[in-house]
Amino acid sequence: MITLLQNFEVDKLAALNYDLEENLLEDRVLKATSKFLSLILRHKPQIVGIELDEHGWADVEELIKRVKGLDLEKLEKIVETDEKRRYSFSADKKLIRANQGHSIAVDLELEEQKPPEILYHGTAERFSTSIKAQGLLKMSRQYVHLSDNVETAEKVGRRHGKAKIFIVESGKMFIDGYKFFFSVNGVWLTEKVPAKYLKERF
Ligand code: HQG
Repeated sequence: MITLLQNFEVDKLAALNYDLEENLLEDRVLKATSKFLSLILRHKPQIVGIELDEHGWADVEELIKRVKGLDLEKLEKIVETDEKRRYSFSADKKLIRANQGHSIAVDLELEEQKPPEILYHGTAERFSTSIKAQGLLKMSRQYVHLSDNVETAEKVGRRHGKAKIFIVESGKMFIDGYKFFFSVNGVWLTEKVPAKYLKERF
């Protein structure tokens, strides 16, 4: 009896493990696919031979055709579960686009918004001297990316090395006429941040 029970438990565990492995694998496949989508929808649609319209939309059917292994189910799962909500479908699900982060010129039709008094920018320590001299520049992207919380800025900074956080006096910038936009996934965007609006966070 005991042996039977034990065997049963082992079987259950084995089944559970199997599921875990499957889930892990699926998770990895989805993450890798999401990264690839980011490359296509923000930077280089031409690598799979598609074009984005002026608002950054790609045709879903076309995209699925051009990306090996991609289907609507996977795409829906990525849009729903992506940790940064990087992508959106159009209302009829025929189009998909990245919510922000583009290096190619697209008009996301974002409305100008009044930012909070303070925003944060996470970068790497080694860029600090240059940023203090030149301010924040958009570099290869369409906008400088800012967050309303330190944790996000720290994560963004760590992507580049030892994180360094700058506090952005966005309230003052807004009064001085600088435009701010808020992406549908919660990223604050602006063209540039002159050095006089920056404070180092120690
Ligand atoms: C730095 C990720 C020297 C800037 C994140 C940054 C974000 C300067 C780097 C999004 C500078 C550009 C964007 C200056 C700015 N001198 N360095 N004057 N001005 N820089 O990747 O903000 O995961 O283009 O500080 O979460 O790091 O892709 O920008 O370190 O939201 O969805 O130049 O990308 O989102 O790097 O990241 P990036 P970012 P995803």
